[in-house]
Amino acid sequence: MATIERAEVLVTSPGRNFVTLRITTSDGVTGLGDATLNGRELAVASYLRDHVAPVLTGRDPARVEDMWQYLYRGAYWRRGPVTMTAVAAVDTALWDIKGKVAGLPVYQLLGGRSRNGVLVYSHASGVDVPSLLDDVARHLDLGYKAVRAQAAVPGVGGTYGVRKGKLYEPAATSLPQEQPWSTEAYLDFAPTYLEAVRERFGFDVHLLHDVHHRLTPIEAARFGKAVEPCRLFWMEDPTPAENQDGFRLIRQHTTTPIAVGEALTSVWEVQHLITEQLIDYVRTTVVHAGGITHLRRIFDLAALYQVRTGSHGATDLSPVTLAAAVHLDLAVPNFGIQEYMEHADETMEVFHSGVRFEDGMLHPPEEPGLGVEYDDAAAERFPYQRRYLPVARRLDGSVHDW
Ligand code: EZ4
Ligand code: CO
Repeated sequence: MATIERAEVLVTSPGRNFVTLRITTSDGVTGLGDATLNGRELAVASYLRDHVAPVLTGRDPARVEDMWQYLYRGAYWRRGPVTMTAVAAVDTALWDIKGKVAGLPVYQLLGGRSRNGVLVYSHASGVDVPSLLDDVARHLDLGYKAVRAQAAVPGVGGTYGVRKGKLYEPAATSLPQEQPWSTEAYLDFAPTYLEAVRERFGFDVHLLHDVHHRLTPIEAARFGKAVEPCRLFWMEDPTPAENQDGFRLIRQHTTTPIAVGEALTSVWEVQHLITEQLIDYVRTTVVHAGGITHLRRIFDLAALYQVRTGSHGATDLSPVTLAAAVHLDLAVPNFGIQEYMEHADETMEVFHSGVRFEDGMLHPPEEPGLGVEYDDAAAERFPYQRRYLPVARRLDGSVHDW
């Protein structure tokens, strides 16, 4: 029997920070797992290096489910994003190894294709309405069939989701940037640009919008109602998900579909939202919700309640997560849509991925495993840089949810 010989924690910053776990077996097979937690990268690196790697050595890499149980249930101090990201990295690396040993791409191990490709949406944004419309047009020219639209709220500045250069990257500063927030200004403005997108491009493109946890339930209800004529694919994170019954209130007022879960890390955190039918799309991911093994469990629960998948896929999720997501998305019956933003060119110098974009869809590599290789020499050219996500403050100076 092959055993786990080595578990290396690789930290690099090609365009942004990434933490990667590489497991090597006694047969010389390697597997990769993403362990990136935006703005808290080194906490996961330490969890893996100091607490997980020592117990991996000598274990059977083929026992993927047992390893998950051992790392989750076997840890008295369990749950939470740091732990679940570390568990995810091990799980993803073991699926990669299992695929390579079997000689099959991971989606085949998960039951094979349920569809031809993975529908994705990308981020269009603008500092004002005309530049947002130009950016939507650019995405449609690139072949996207679904776009998320965000524009800067006039007079407020620093709105979530608006790209500055070529790439969107909110964790851009070595100390947290403070961004102003006005609920009133947002609620007045956001519906107008979503209407402008529909007016210009019609209803053949899927249109999405991320509220990014900024509203109270009754404000979110008002927003959802106001944008009903735009027939959004979804409104994302309309209110913070700590108070999950708040979603019931939103639902009582609007038919705008709701997507939640990019910051939730286990089936227990989405159980109530799913079984009470408070959401339409679950946005949990391979990297932050315990790996392929656990995300599949979440998706299966969701399927029972006609909740579809819509995994988070911003650029702080590495190409290893994107590949794992595409394998899983291809296989599960209740796939909805996958978020996808192109990574920086530097990022792709480190992660050589066979994931392919064509005609608004992603396709997995056909090589055994996940189909992603890590280039150590390239990674060494990009040392870690401390970066924080922003913090939001209302105009009176009090802290708001970012
Ligand atoms: O703010 O990935 O839908 N996408 C998002 C992202 C998140 C970042 C946090 O690390 O909400 O832009
Ligand atoms: Co989001």
